[in-house]
Amino acid sequence: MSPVTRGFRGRRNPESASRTPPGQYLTKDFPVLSAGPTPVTRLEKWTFSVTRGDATLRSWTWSDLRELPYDDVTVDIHCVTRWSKLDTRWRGVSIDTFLRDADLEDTVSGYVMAHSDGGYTTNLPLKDLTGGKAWVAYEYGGQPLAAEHGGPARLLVPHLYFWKSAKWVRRLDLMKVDEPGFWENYGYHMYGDPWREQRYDGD
Ligand SMILES: Nc1nc2c(c(=O)[nH]1)N[C@H]1C(S)=C(S)[C@@H](COP(=O)(O)O)O[C@H]1N2
Ligand SMILES: [Mo]
Repeated sequence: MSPVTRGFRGRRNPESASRTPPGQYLTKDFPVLSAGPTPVTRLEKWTFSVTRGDATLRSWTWSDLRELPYDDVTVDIHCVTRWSKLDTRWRGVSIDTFLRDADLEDTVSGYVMAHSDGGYTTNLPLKDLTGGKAWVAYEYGGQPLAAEHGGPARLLVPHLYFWKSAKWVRRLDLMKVDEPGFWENYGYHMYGDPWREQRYDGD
C-alpha cells in the first residue's frame, strides 16, 4: 500500500521540487487565512493611497485603479503555514505605477507599512515593492478577486511569505525606519524570505 501523500509530496517532478522552498509542501487548494472577519467596502467608497505619515501623496478611486495599466502575472505563492501553490494567475497594477504617479522623489523612506481594511498591517522594504516585484491585484484566475482572498484588491508580493501580501489593502505608508506589522509583532520575521526560511524572528 502506498503512503498517503498530501499535494504532490512524494510524487513531484524535479521542476516543481526546485520551485518549492525548504519546509513547504505543494497544494492545489487555495486555503483562506485571515486573522479576522472579511471586511466589506463598497467599491464607490474604496480608495487606495500612498502616504508618508500624515501626508497623502496620491489617492486612487476604484475607477482610477481600473484605468491604470495592469500586468497579468503567473507566480508561485508560499504561506508560512507551509503550503505553497505554483502557477497562480493574477491581474493587478504594479506598485511601480502607483509610485510613479505619486511623483515619489523619496530617498529617505526605505520601508513601507501596508494597511488594510480591518486593521491588518505588514511591513516591507520599499525595494521589495518596486522593480516589477509587487502588485495591487484585483483578479485571480481570470475572475474578480474573491472577498475571502482579499477582494476587491490585495497586495501581491510573491517572493516573500504570503502574510506580506496584505488582503483588502488600502494604503501604503512610506517609512524611514522599519517597523513591525501585525504578524511581525507576534514574532514573525521582519523580512520573510521563503527560500531562507525566514519564518520567525531570529530565523
Ligand atoms: N488583511 C489581511 N491580509 C492578510 C492576512 C490577514 O489575516 N489579513 N493573512 C495573511 C496570511 S498569513 C496569508 S498566508 C495570506 C492568505 O491569503 P489567502 O487567504 O488568500 O490564502 O494572506 C495574508 N494577508
Ligand atoms: Mo500565512
